[in-house]
Amino acid sequence: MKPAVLVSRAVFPDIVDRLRAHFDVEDNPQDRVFTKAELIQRLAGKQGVFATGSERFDAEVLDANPQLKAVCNMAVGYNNIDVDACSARGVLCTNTPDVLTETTADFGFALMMATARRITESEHFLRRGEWKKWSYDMFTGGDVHGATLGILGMGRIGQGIARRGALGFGMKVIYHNRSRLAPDIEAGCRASYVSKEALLRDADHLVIVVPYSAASHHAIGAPELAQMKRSATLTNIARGGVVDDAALAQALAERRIAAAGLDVFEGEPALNPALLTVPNVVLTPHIASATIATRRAMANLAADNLIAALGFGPQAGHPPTPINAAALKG
Ligand code: 8YV
Repeated sequence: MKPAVLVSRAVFPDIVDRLRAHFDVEDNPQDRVFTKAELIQRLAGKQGVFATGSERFDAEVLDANPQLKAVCNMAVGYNNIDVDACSARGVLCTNTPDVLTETTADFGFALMMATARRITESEHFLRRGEWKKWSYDMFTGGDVHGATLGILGMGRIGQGIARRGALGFGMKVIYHNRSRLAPDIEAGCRASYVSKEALLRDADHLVIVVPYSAASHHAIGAPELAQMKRSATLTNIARGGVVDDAALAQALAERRIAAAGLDVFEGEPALNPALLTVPNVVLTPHIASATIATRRAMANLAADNLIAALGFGPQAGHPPTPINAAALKG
């Protein structure tokens, strides 16, 4: 008998078929977003799950399903998984790093540019039929080329954004991170390490790429926004919760910073309603990794991980991108 697995959300049908070669698959082509109770129930009898960021795997879910052996996220971020709870119960977790780095960096840069140059705000003006004449200060924004790009969180995606800024747009790149990068990596993306205070003070365009954790919760709130230049922009492609959205909406309304670009939100897909009332924010529905090629690569990698984690395929027992393999061994 094949082991049973759950595919928690709709994904590419041919990739579900790859899983069917090894597993008895319960998929979700209707793309229902399960409540916790439904998730617990759907996981009954399953040894593995192909998961997305929309389901939370915590001690309660794991304890209700002690047969579960692997949680394989189709996402690089894994704040939806309580990794310590998984490790304590011998559940292997995997994510999808690398395959989305450049696509997500492209998007982060695009969102930062759209924010700095007021692209959606001006499009809305045009669509409302308000464009009657040219004027010298109509939708004037801040330059991107030659400006100071500040990056909070300098992992792979942060480094990709730094390279785009430094090499493509002649930006001065400064970053703050838990730890300083090795000199060769810093040199490769022409980035200088600074304190968080200096980052907030000096950045013309601040891009947030730090993973969400208890430590990064509200890393940008009212006190941090108050330290930024009034002409600065803030772009968040990391996770809702890293930025205090209520404080940001207020800072935007009071023009304490110039503009923001947000792809992620606290409590998404719900939005803080105040964000919808301010014009100087570009809002996108968590699409930074959304190209067909990258979403396919992410889904294939999550499938490779699940297949290997449950002991099948060429990498049986050695999923390519584990999160907690070391903790499980120890
Ligand atoms: C995913 C993401 O689309 O990879 C991540 O961490 O935020 C996105 O690329 C999303 O999490 C769905 O799983």
